[in-house]
Amino acid sequence: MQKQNILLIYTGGTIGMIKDADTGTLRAFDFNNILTRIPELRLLDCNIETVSFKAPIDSSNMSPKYWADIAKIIEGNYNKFDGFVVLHGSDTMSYSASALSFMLENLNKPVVFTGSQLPIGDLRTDAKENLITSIQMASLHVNGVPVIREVALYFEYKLYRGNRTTKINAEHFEAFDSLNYPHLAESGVHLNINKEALLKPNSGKKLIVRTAMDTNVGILKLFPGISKPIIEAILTSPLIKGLIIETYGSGNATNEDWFITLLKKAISNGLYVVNVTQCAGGSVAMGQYETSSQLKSIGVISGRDITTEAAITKLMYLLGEKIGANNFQFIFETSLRGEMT
Ligand code: ASN
Repeated sequence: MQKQNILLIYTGGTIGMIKDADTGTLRAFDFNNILTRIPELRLLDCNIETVSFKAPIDSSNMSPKYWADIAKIIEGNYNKFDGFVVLHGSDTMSYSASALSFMLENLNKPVVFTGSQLPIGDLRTDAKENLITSIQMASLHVNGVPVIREVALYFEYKLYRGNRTTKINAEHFEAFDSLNYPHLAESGVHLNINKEALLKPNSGKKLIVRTAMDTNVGILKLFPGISKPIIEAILTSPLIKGLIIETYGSGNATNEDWFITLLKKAISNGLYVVNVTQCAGGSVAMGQYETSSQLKSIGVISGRDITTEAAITKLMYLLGEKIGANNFQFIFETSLRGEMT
Protein backbone atom coordinates (compact mmCIF):
# COMPACT_ATOMS: atom_id res chain seq x y z
CA MET A 1 0.00 0.00 0.00
CA GLN A 2 1.19 3.48 -0.85
CA LYS A 3 2.47 5.58 2.02
CA GLN A 4 0.45 8.67 2.84
CA ASN A 5 2.14 12.04 2.38
CA ILE A 6 1.57 14.40 5.28
CA LEU A 7 2.54 18.05 5.45
CA LEU A 8 3.24 19.45 8.94
CA ILE A 9 2.68 23.19 9.11
CA TYR A 10 4.32 24.76 12.12
CA THR A 11 2.91 28.12 13.19
CA GLY A 12 4.21 28.28 16.77
CA GLY A 13 2.69 27.78 20.21
CA THR A 14 3.91 26.02 23.32
CA ILE A 15 4.48 22.78 21.42
CA GLY A 16 7.66 24.19 19.86
CA MET A 17 8.84 26.42 22.70
CA ILE A 18 11.85 26.24 24.95
CA LYS A 19 12.60 27.89 28.25
CA ASP A 20 14.96 30.84 28.09
CA ALA A 21 17.76 29.81 30.46
CA ASP A 22 18.18 33.33 31.83
CA THR A 23 14.61 34.56 32.23
CA GLY A 24 12.67 31.29 32.46
CA THR A 25 10.05 32.56 29.96
CA LEU A 26 8.88 30.37 27.08
CA ARG A 27 9.76 31.42 23.54
CA ALA A 28 9.46 29.79 20.11
CA PHE A 29 12.46 27.98 18.67
CA ASP A 30 13.51 26.64 15.28
CA PHE A 31 11.00 24.11 14.00
CA ASN A 32 13.62 21.75 12.59
CA ASN A 33 14.55 20.93 16.16
CA ILE A 34 11.08 19.54 16.74
CA LEU A 35 11.68 16.63 14.43
CA THR A 36 15.01 15.77 15.99
CA ARG A 37 13.23 15.77 19.35
CA ILE A 38 10.72 13.14 18.24
CA PRO A 39 12.58 10.23 16.63
CA GLU A 40 9.31 8.26 16.94
CA LEU A 41 8.02 10.19 13.92
CA ARG A 42 10.26 8.06 11.73
CA LEU A 43 8.35 4.97 12.84
CA LEU A 44 5.10 6.26 11.39
CA ASP A 45 4.00 4.66 8.15
CA CYS A 46 3.90 7.88 6.16
CA ASN A 47 6.14 10.44 4.49
CA ILE A 48 6.32 13.63 6.50
CA GLU A 49 7.43 16.98 5.15
CA THR A 50 7.47 20.17 7.13
CA VAL A 51 6.97 23.85 6.49
CA SER A 52 7.27 26.51 9.13
CA PHE A 53 6.24 30.13 9.65
CA LYS A 54 9.41 32.22 9.24
CA ALA A 55 8.88 33.60 12.73
CA PRO A 56 6.74 31.18 14.78
CA ILE A 57 4.22 32.94 16.97
CA ASP A 58 2.45 32.57 20.26
CA SER A 59 -1.14 32.04 19.14
CA SER A 60 -2.24 35.17 21.01
CA ASN A 61 -0.67 36.99 18.05
CA MET A 62 -2.72 34.98 15.52
CA SER A 63 -4.64 37.06 12.97
CA PRO A 64 -6.60 36.72 9.71
CA LYS A 65 -3.36 37.40 7.81
CA TYR A 66 -1.81 34.28 9.34
CA TRP A 67 -5.02 32.29 8.68
CA ALA A 68 -4.66 33.26 5.04
CA ASP A 69 -1.01 32.15 5.12
CA ILE A 70 -2.04 28.71 6.46
CA ALA A 71 -4.82 28.45 3.85
CA LYS A 72 -2.43 29.33 1.04
CA ILE A 73 0.15 26.79 2.21
CA ILE A 74 -2.60 24.14 2.09
CA GLU A 75 -3.80 25.33 -1.31
CA GLY A 76 -0.27 25.32 -2.76
CA ASN A 77 0.37 21.78 -1.51
CA TYR A 78 -3.13 20.36 -1.89
CA ASN A 79 -2.41 17.94 -4.72
CA LYS A 80 0.98 16.86 -3.42
CA PHE A 81 -0.18 15.79 0.06
CA ASP A 82 -2.85 13.46 1.43
CA GLY A 83 -3.29 15.30 4.69
CA PHE A 84 -2.21 18.36 6.67
CA VAL A 85 -1.35 18.77 10.36
CA VAL A 86 -1.19 22.32 11.66
CA LEU A 87 0.88 22.84 14.81
CA HIS A 88 -0.61 25.81 16.60
CA GLY A 89 -0.72 27.41 20.03
CA SER A 90 -3.69 26.20 22.02
CA ASP A 91 -4.90 29.63 23.16
CA THR A 92 -6.58 30.63 19.89
CA MET A 93 -6.58 27.28 18.12
CA SER A 94 -10.40 27.06 18.10
CA TYR A 95 -10.61 30.42 16.32
CA SER A 96 -8.06 29.34 13.69
CA ALA A 97 -9.67 25.95 13.13
CA SER A 98 -13.05 27.68 12.72
CA ALA A 99 -11.63 30.31 10.34
CA LEU A 100 -9.86 27.70 8.21
CA SER A 101 -13.02 25.61 8.01
CA PHE A 102 -14.73 28.56 6.31
CA MET A 103 -11.75 29.53 4.15
CA LEU A 104 -11.33 26.03 2.70
CA GLU A 105 -14.50 25.47 0.67
CA ASN A 106 -14.98 21.93 -0.73
CA LEU A 107 -12.15 20.58 1.44
CA ASN A 108 -11.79 16.86 0.79
CA LYS A 109 -8.67 16.07 2.79
CA PRO A 110 -7.83 16.13 6.49
CA VAL A 111 -6.58 19.33 8.07
CA VAL A 112 -5.84 18.50 11.73
CA PHE A 113 -4.94 21.27 14.17
CA THR A 114 -2.98 20.29 17.25
CA GLY A 115 -0.66 21.72 19.87
CA SER A 116 0.18 21.06 23.48
CA GLN A 117 0.05 22.41 27.01
CA LEU A 118 3.70 21.63 27.75
CA PRO A 119 6.69 22.20 25.43
CA ILE A 120 7.88 19.22 23.46
CA GLY A 121 11.16 19.10 25.39
CA ASP A 122 9.41 18.84 28.76
CA LEU A 123 9.63 15.47 30.49
CA ARG A 124 5.86 15.28 31.07
CA THR A 125 4.95 16.76 27.71
CA ASP A 126 1.62 16.08 26.02
CA ALA A 127 3.11 17.25 22.71
CA LYS A 128 4.36 13.88 21.49
CA GLU A 129 1.06 12.04 21.81
CA ASN A 130 -0.86 14.94 20.29
CA LEU A 131 1.50 15.25 17.35
CA ILE A 132 1.91 11.53 16.63
CA THR A 133 -1.81 10.74 16.83
CA SER A 134 -2.72 13.82 14.76
CA ILE A 135 -0.46 12.54 12.00
CA GLN A 136 -2.08 9.11 12.29
CA MET A 137 -5.56 10.65 12.11
CA ALA A 138 -4.55 12.63 9.03
CA SER A 139 -3.16 9.45 7.44
CA LEU A 140 -6.31 7.34 7.84
CA HIS A 141 -7.75 6.32 4.51
CA VAL A 142 -10.03 3.65 3.04
CA ASN A 143 -9.55 2.62 -0.58
CA GLY A 144 -7.47 5.70 -1.22
CA VAL A 145 -10.12 8.05 0.22
CA PRO A 146 -9.18 9.98 3.39
CA VAL A 147 -11.38 9.19 6.40
CA ILE A 148 -11.29 12.76 7.76
CA ARG A 149 -12.33 15.28 5.13
CA GLU A 150 -12.72 18.44 7.17
CA VAL A 151 -10.88 20.79 9.52
CA ALA A 152 -10.46 18.93 12.81
CA LEU A 153 -8.71 19.55 16.10
CA TYR A 154 -6.89 16.82 18.02
CA PHE A 155 -6.05 17.18 21.69
CA GLU A 156 -5.61 14.71 24.55
CA TYR A 157 -6.97 11.54 22.93
CA LYS A 158 -9.89 13.15 21.12
CA LEU A 159 -10.42 14.39 17.59
CA TYR A 160 -13.09 17.09 17.32
CA ARG A 161 -14.68 19.06 14.49
CA GLY A 162 -12.51 22.20 14.66
CA ASN A 163 -15.33 24.74 14.39
CA ARG A 164 -17.21 23.09 17.28
CA THR A 165 -14.39 23.42 19.80
CA THR A 166 -13.60 25.82 22.62
CA LYS A 167 -10.54 25.97 24.84
CA ILE A 168 -11.96 25.20 28.25
CA ASN A 169 -8.89 24.85 30.46
CA ALA A 170 -5.57 26.67 30.68
CA GLU A 171 -3.95 23.97 32.78
CA HIS A 172 -5.39 20.53 32.14
CA PHE A 173 -4.10 18.39 29.31
CA GLU A 174 -7.75 18.00 28.36
CA ALA A 175 -7.85 21.63 27.24
CA PHE A 176 -10.62 21.52 24.63
CA ASP A 177 -14.21 20.48 24.45
CA SER A 178 -16.99 20.33 21.90
CA LEU A 179 -20.17 20.64 23.92
CA ASN A 180 -22.67 20.73 21.09
CA TYR A 181 -21.22 18.08 18.82
CA PRO A 182 -19.82 14.58 19.46
CA HIS A 183 -16.10 13.97 18.96
CA LEU A 184 -15.07 12.60 15.57
CA ALA A 185 -12.65 10.01 16.90
CA GLU A 186 -11.01 8.80 20.08
CA SER A 187 -7.56 7.41 20.60
CA GLY A 188 -7.30 4.45 22.94
CA VAL A 189 -5.64 1.12 22.26
CA HIS A 190 -7.24 1.57 18.83
CA LEU A 191 -8.26 4.68 16.95
CA ASN A 192 -12.06 4.63 17.20
CA ILE A 193 -13.76 6.64 14.49
CA ASN A 194 -17.26 8.00 15.04
CA LYS A 195 -18.29 7.56 11.41
CA GLU A 196 -21.75 9.15 11.74
CA ALA A 197 -20.22 12.36 13.07
CA LEU A 198 -17.83 12.92 10.16
CA LEU A 199 -18.51 15.56 7.53
CA LYS A 200 -19.22 13.96 4.15
CA PRO A 201 -18.31 16.61 1.58
CA ASN A 202 -19.06 16.23 -2.11
CA SER A 203 -15.81 14.71 -3.40
CA GLY A 204 -16.33 15.91 -6.97
CA LYS A 205 -15.92 19.57 -6.15
CA LYS A 206 -12.66 21.48 -6.46
CA LEU A 207 -11.07 23.18 -3.44
CA ILE A 208 -11.80 26.91 -3.35
CA VAL A 209 -9.74 29.01 -0.95
CA ARG A 210 -11.34 32.24 0.22
CA THR A 211 -9.18 34.39 2.43
CA ALA A 212 -10.93 37.78 2.51
CA MET A 213 -11.90 38.31 6.15
CA ASP A 214 -13.51 41.56 7.26
CA THR A 215 -12.38 42.45 10.77
CA ASN A 216 -14.91 45.23 11.37
CA VAL A 217 -16.71 42.96 13.81
CA GLY A 218 -17.13 42.71 17.56
CA ILE A 219 -18.30 40.56 20.47
CA LEU A 220 -20.45 42.03 23.21
CA LYS A 221 -20.93 39.92 26.30
CA LEU A 222 -24.00 40.94 28.28
CA PHE A 223 -24.02 41.06 32.07
CA PRO A 224 -26.64 42.24 34.55
CA GLY A 225 -26.07 45.96 34.98
CA ILE A 226 -24.48 46.64 31.60
CA SER A 227 -25.11 50.33 30.97
CA LYS A 228 -26.76 52.21 28.15
CA PRO A 229 -23.70 54.35 27.27
CA ILE A 230 -21.57 51.23 26.78
CA ILE A 231 -24.14 49.53 24.53
CA GLU A 232 -24.73 52.78 22.69
CA ALA A 233 -21.02 53.34 22.07
CA ILE A 234 -20.72 49.92 20.44
CA LEU A 235 -23.97 49.98 18.47
CA THR A 236 -23.40 53.44 17.03
CA SER A 237 -19.73 52.98 16.11
CA PRO A 238 -19.46 53.80 12.39
CA LEU A 239 -16.81 51.13 11.81
CA ILE A 240 -18.62 48.07 13.06
CA LYS A 241 -20.46 45.94 10.46
CA GLY A 242 -21.20 42.78 12.43
CA LEU A 243 -21.70 42.11 16.13
CA ILE A 244 -22.00 38.90 18.12
CA ILE A 245 -24.06 39.44 21.27
CA GLU A 246 -23.36 36.81 23.90
CA THR A 247 -26.73 36.48 25.59
CA TYR A 248 -28.01 34.51 28.58
CA GLY A 249 -29.30 30.92 28.46
CA SER A 250 -31.28 30.13 25.35
CA GLY A 251 -30.62 33.53 23.78
CA ASN A 252 -32.23 35.90 26.28
CA ALA A 253 -31.38 39.54 26.97
CA THR A 254 -32.88 42.39 28.89
CA ASN A 255 -36.06 43.58 27.21
CA GLU A 256 -35.86 47.08 28.66
CA ASP A 257 -37.02 49.65 26.10
CA TRP A 258 -33.68 51.49 25.74
CA PHE A 259 -31.89 48.26 24.84
CA ILE A 260 -34.37 47.06 22.24
CA THR A 261 -34.66 50.57 20.75
CA LEU A 262 -30.88 50.94 20.34
CA LEU A 263 -30.58 47.46 18.84
CA LYS A 264 -33.48 48.00 16.45
CA LYS A 265 -31.97 51.27 15.20
CA ALA A 266 -28.53 49.69 14.68
CA ILE A 267 -30.05 46.80 12.71
CA SER A 268 -32.09 49.13 10.52
CA ASN A 269 -28.87 51.08 9.87
CA GLY A 270 -27.33 47.91 8.42
CA LEU A 271 -25.53 46.30 11.39
CA TYR A 272 -25.68 42.49 11.44
CA VAL A 273 -26.34 41.30 14.99
CA VAL A 274 -25.95 37.62 15.87
CA ASN A 275 -27.31 36.03 19.03
CA VAL A 276 -24.96 33.45 20.60
CA THR A 277 -25.44 32.06 24.09
CA GLN A 278 -22.87 32.60 26.85
CA CYS A 279 -23.54 29.04 27.98
CA ALA A 280 -20.86 26.54 27.01
CA GLY A 281 -23.48 24.14 25.70
CA GLY A 282 -27.01 24.35 24.31
CA SER A 283 -28.68 26.52 21.75
CA VAL A 284 -30.26 29.91 21.18
CA ALA A 285 -34.02 29.58 20.68
CA MET A 286 -35.37 33.09 20.18
CA GLY A 287 -39.05 33.35 21.04
CA GLN A 288 -38.99 30.74 23.78
CA TYR A 289 -39.03 33.48 26.45
CA GLU A 290 -40.43 37.00 26.47
CA THR A 291 -36.83 38.20 26.88
CA SER A 292 -35.88 36.93 23.44
CA SER A 293 -39.01 37.25 21.33
CA GLN A 294 -38.39 40.93 20.54
CA LEU A 295 -34.84 40.14 19.45
CA LYS A 296 -36.28 37.84 16.85
CA SER A 297 -38.85 40.32 15.58
CA ILE A 298 -36.33 43.17 15.15
CA GLY A 299 -34.09 41.00 12.93
CA VAL A 300 -31.42 39.59 15.23
CA ILE A 301 -29.74 36.59 13.55
CA SER A 302 -29.84 33.30 15.47
CA GLY A 303 -26.47 31.67 16.08
CA ARG A 304 -28.34 28.59 17.35
CA ASP A 305 -25.72 26.25 18.89
CA ILE A 306 -22.63 27.82 17.26
CA THR A 307 -19.58 28.60 19.40
CA THR A 308 -18.48 32.21 19.76
CA GLU A 309 -15.23 31.29 17.98
CA ALA A 310 -17.07 29.93 14.96
CA ALA A 311 -19.60 32.79 15.01
CA ILE A 312 -17.01 35.58 14.92
CA THR A 313 -14.98 33.91 12.16
CA LYS A 314 -18.13 33.15 10.15
CA LEU A 315 -19.11 36.82 10.48
CA MET A 316 -15.66 37.91 9.21
CA TYR A 317 -15.91 35.39 6.39
CA LEU A 318 -19.39 36.34 5.17
CA LEU A 319 -18.61 40.07 5.40
CA GLY A 320 -15.32 39.44 3.57
CA GLU A 321 -17.26 37.65 0.85
CA LYS A 322 -19.53 40.69 0.62
CA ILE A 323 -22.74 38.70 1.06
CA GLY A 324 -25.65 41.05 0.37
CA ALA A 325 -28.13 42.20 3.00
CA ASN A 326 -30.94 40.19 1.39
CA ASN A 327 -29.20 36.86 1.94
CA PHE A 328 -27.03 37.54 4.96
CA GLN A 329 -29.34 36.26 7.70
CA PHE A 330 -30.30 33.17 5.70
CA ILE A 331 -26.68 32.26 4.95
CA PHE A 332 -25.52 32.91 8.51
CA GLU A 333 -28.29 30.68 9.84
CA THR A 334 -27.32 27.92 7.38
CA SER A 335 -24.65 25.43 8.47
CA LEU A 336 -21.81 25.84 5.94
CA ARG A 337 -19.17 23.49 7.41
CA GLY A 338 -21.05 21.62 10.11
CA GLU A 339 -20.54 24.51 12.55
CA MET A 340 -24.17 24.54 13.70
CA THR A 341 -26.88 21.93 14.09
N1 ASN B 1 0.40 30.66 24.70
C1 ASN B 1 0.43 29.41 23.98
C2 ASN B 1 -0.13 29.66 22.60
O1 ASN B 1 -1.33 29.62 22.41
C3 ASN B 1 -0.34 28.37 24.74
C4 ASN B 1 -0.18 26.95 24.24
O2 ASN B 1 0.16 26.69 23.11
N2 ASN B 1 -0.44 25.98 25.10
O3 ASN B 1 0.62 29.92 21.68
